[in-house]
Amino acid sequence: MKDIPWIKAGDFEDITYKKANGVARIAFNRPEVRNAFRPQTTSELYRAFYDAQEDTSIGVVLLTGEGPSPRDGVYAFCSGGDQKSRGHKGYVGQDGYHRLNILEVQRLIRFMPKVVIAVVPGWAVGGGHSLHVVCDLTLASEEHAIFKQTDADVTSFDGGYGSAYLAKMVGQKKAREIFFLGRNYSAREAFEMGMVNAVVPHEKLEETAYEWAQEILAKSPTSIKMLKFAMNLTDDGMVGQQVFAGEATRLAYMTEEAKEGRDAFLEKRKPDFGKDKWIP
Ligand code: S0N
Repeated sequence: MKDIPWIKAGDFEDITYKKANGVARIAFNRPEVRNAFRPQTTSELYRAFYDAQEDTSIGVVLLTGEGPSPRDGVYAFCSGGDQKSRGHKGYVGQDGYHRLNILEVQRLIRFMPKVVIAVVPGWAVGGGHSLHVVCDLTLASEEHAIFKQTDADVTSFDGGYGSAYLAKMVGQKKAREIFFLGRNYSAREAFEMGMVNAVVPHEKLEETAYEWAQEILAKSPTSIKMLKFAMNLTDDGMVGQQVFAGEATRLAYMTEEAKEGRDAFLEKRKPDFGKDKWIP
């Protein structure tokens, strides 16, 4: 495997966070429980994703899972909500409160103006499956990736991006099969359904993800950002429009018109936007 010059980007307990040449790598780091997330994991994830969003040198984020498990050598992307941290009212944090904060992480992945690639080295199950669904792209280990939905087995279900958006991705019948039967699907089967972009030999998975990221990083950042938001828009309703429109407003601020509008107000005069500016 090619050496990637990762530099540690923060101190966390449940995740690892690194950066290299425009790429951020965020990984679940609880391999002994198949990288299940507890409230602490999701708040660490949120902080790392937010940092990657705000870092202007970062254009692509890889989301993956550390492994294999030291107990049995099995690889995992993420096995969803940690059932041991689940009380009668939901997932309980160290502060004693029940939280659904994985949904905040999903929204950050969805709305961040950067490309997020799910790099799936093993099990992607339950809420871990939903996370790969909400990522922009998914690369999967040929030998070890397994996709599975257990939400209906444990009564902890994702009725948002994890299911409804999955149905848009793979079709209604297939999505209902995935959720209603809870079977295992290989990387190849997931690829054929259209929810995985490429099946990669395990040894090359991380390197391939990094190469995909470098290809994306060579493109125009504004184009990538607007294309992501444009593709989200039709599924995200008014919120999708708001995110897209925010970027349109940012572009408008960079025009001479915007400068004239601001200057005219500050100089207490009528704006002069010019006569021939109604470009069709
Ligand atoms: C992943 C599976 C299929 C792997 O099977 P395998 O390889 O046979 O390993 P096991 O022996 O089962 O597991 C190894 C050890 O890891 C522990 N473990 C595995 N997964 C979890 C988990 N999710 N939570 C806690 N522990 C886990 C095992 O217990 C075992 O350790 P020991 O030997 O010590 O017991 C298989 O493990 C599996 O099916 N796991 C459970 C998957 C699951 O049901 N996940 C939850 C599904 N639901 C969600 O994720 C909902 C997410 C969510 O949070 C949400 C979504 C939308 C809206 C709101 C929310 C919300 O926040 O509530």
